[in-house]
Amino acid sequence: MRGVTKNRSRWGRTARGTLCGLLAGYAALAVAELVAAAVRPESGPVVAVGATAIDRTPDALKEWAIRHFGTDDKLVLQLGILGVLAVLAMALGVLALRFRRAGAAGVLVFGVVGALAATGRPDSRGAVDALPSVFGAVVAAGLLYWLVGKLPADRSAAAAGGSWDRRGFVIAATAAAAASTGAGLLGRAVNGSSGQGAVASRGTVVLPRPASPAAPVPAAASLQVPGLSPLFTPNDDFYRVDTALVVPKVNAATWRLEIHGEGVTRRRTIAFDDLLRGRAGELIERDVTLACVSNEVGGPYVGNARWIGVRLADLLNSCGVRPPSRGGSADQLVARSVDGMTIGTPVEAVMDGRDAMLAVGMNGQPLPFAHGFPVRMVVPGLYGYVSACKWIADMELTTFAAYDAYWVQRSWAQQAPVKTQSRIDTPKPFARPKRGTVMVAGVAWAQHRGIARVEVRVDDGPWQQARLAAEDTVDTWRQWSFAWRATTSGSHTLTVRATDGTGTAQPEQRTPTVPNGASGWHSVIVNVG
Ligand SMILES: Nc1nc2c(c(=O)[nH]1)N[C@H]1C(S)=C(S)[C@@H](COP(=O)(O)O)O[C@H]1N2
Ligand SMILES: [Mo]
Repeated sequence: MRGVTKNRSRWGRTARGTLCGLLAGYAALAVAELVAAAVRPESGPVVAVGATAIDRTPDALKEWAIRHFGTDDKLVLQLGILGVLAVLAMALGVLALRFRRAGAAGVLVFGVVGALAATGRPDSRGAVDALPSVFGAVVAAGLLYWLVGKLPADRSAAAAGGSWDRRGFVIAATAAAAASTGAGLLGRAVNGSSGQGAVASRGTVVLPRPASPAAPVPAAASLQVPGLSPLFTPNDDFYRVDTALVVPKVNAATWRLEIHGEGVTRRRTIAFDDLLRGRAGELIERDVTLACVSNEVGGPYVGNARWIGVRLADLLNSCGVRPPSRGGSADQLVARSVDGMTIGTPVEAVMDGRDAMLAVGMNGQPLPFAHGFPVRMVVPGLYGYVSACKWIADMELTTFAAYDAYWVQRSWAQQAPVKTQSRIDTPKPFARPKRGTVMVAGVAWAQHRGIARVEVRVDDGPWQQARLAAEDTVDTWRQWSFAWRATTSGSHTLTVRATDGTGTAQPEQRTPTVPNGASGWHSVIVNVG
């Protein structure tokens, strides 16, 4: 009997130790959030550790995460970090039951980890970025030490007084939780309002009338087939791929772009207003399809938008930059974003006459924050990771020999033109269409080369011409459809392939996304009923 009672009280104590650990961890994050709001949101420990994890994650795992969690990959990562923290906090709480100092010291170690992660970020502003982690850890260590010290050693000690009884502990724990929640909410509120300047600056943007408007889109460029991707992807549906855990909120009024480096005879600092007023180059409006190199065959990381921006070649010309083909020494344009991303683009491609631009507008709106407000690059024909820098802040002219950009350091190709691809949007995999005519439809893209032909094959039958929608431009994807007479019920495989404007057919051979984009034909299996 005695044993049972003792066990139960030991379990009760362990549970309280666990709770103390959790409360300390919660307080740490809440205090850190509050301090981060004062310093800057990216300096919070979870964000800093998460961002460091993203940069250090092996490519295979990153690929896997993007593939399985898509745009939610960062949410999953943050939840994972919180889960690990919770477990470790509970363990420290239990440790503190026996070794109060060691438990508290353990909490401080986490503060150091968070501080190192935050100050080690490429966009770190130095030691101040350590403050959220340091404050959070110090408060949490103190709280853990205090709470555990007040726990009754066992029942008799509680009865003898000196430490708290159960009620006292509940009150202390509740007070700590409430104070933490208050600090966290205050941090959130301050944080929200710190982006207000940027939000307000976006709200006041009036997109300029482009000197060179987009050519009218032929009515026949859009096919009316249910389930087919629209010619223009609405901003809210546009895929998002980036390494930013916190979407940068940049104030357009204070935004500046520096242009410098090899072959720049006239350094320039560009303000947002310079772009809008055409002082940095001609304002053009163009339809361009953007694609991610991580997109699997048939995948969703591709979208088409109407962009407004400044012709990048004009701006570079005004800085004295010449492309290699005209004797320029720099062959790489390295764009750097406010959050430290680097993206290297061939100078030749930017200046070869294609519509490379510094975009300020997307589908009639100022850029959404998630898509790079206030300014991003768009270069037709190149994958996003070598062309489409969002939240751009700096452009440096250099060479491919001298510098590897972010993804190139992580085993992706230095140069990566978009590969010809075609996708079946409808029917969906394992759909059960009825016998009769089944509309098969999708999109095909080969930016800057254009799509000349799309063919569809049913099972091992002959390739048959799909109907092509009218071309908008060679830089945009093209819709296609194929009326399939599905006469035999059962399982059928539909396969699509495209031929680009140079006459080159999309190869059957499947290659992985690394190092320069997936290739191969997209197939969908359906069951005709
Ligand atoms: N600053 C920044 N710009 C970036 C990235 C990034 O991680 N950070 N990702 C690039 C990649 S890999 C792609 S495919 C495109 C995606 O642009 P979107 O999110 O607007 O679709 O942005 C590019 N620009
Ligand atoms: Mo990408």
